[in-house]
Amino acid sequence: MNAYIERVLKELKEKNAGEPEFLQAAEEVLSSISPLVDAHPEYEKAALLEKMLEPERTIEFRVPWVDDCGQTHVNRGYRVQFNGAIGPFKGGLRFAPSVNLSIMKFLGFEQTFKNSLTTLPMGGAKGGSDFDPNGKSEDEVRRFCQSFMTELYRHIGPHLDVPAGDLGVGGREIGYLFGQYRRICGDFQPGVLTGKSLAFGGSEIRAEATGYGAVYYLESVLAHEGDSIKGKRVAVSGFGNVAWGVCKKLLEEGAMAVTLSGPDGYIYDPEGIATEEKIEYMLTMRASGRNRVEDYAEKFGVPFFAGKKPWEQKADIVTPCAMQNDVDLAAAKAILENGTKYYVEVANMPTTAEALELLRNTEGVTVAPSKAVNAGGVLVSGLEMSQNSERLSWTAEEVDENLHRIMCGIHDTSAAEAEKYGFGYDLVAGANLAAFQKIADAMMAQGI
Ligand code: 2IT
Repeated sequence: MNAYIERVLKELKEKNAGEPEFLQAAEEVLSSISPLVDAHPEYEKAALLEKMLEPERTIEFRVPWVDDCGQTHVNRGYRVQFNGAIGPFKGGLRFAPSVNLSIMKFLGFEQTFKNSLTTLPMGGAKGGSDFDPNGKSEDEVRRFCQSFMTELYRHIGPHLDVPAGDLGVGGREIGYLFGQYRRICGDFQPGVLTGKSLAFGGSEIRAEATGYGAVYYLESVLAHEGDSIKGKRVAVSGFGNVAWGVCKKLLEEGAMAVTLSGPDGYIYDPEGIATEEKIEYMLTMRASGRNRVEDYAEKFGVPFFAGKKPWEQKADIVTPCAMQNDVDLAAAKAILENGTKYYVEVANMPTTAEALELLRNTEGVTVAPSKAVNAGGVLVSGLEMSQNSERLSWTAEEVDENLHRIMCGIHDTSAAEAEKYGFGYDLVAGANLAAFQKIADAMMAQGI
């Protein structure tokens, strides 16, 4: 490995020992870019890597809110504005009890690279709160969102930082956040948030975008391998917005998801999540706030495996769509024993470092990295920003066409970059190299 990278890695481990998720994401990028950094000795003098690994700004704030019984609660809010070199900070907000600074930093760092891959002018950020929306009433969620925005509004803007949704933050929450921003600022600024309703500046296909984009990317991988998506059986984890979009597009393309999972376990549907009714039911489960996938098994009479993950089922393609570190070494071994040839990360960093190493080093298995595969969500957010600034809205076909074109481009660019630096068909290295080069060029040119 390049000596400069080695030194930076060592310092990073000392400095960020308490932030395991951030370290994991940073190590993955640094381990891919050695030959590129070798070719640019000027980066070390400019401390480019050190700058890239330090967020431009981290905001932490108090979020007090009142529950339906009149009791006040206090949660912690975050916005990590990681890198704004190629555009306004951009990235989702996550409401989940597991949210902490390390998770916000890893997501903001990944977002910077992902947004670079989209080719659109967006920097990287992430935010959220350790608030748990599950089991909360509609009024409680609204009051929480209003309180959250009462602090966040001063840090965001259409040219400064444009949040969107992530886990626990969907169209409903974005609506409440937008309404509060508009009240405080007295200004109708649709470009301050994305993932809005179509009624006030949202984009067609935004809800489907991450899942659709993932399947478009998968189709590029299959085409590269001389294979086809038709008839493929896919193990999916999660049952939220992203998994929903994946299931929907798989069905359209003649393939099918056969598993879904939740915090309670997973379901296996031998006939596939392959009817409109089943796919629609995923939205019902999400909206119920129960956060359990066993409801699907009860409704459709299929097996449910309590406390387990779907990786033990046989599948042609595996697509983790839930959250970080969902696939550990034992799971990766099970996936390989099942003869899976395509491992396509959809959630952000769903694979532990050891599991990823094993999968990447297994002959005959293609690994597709989350920061490329799931870029469709933020990509359509970027298109939403364009529509907002032009004061017009594109048709679903227009948005989908752009999504499809750019996702195929991300695959092809990643494959070409990996090839250029001697990695062969390594989509993990390729995504990191392509994303890094653009951010590096912008930072060097701006002298920051
Ligand atoms: O992880 C992600 O890329 C998102 N949650 C979407 C971010 C966005 O700004 O649309």
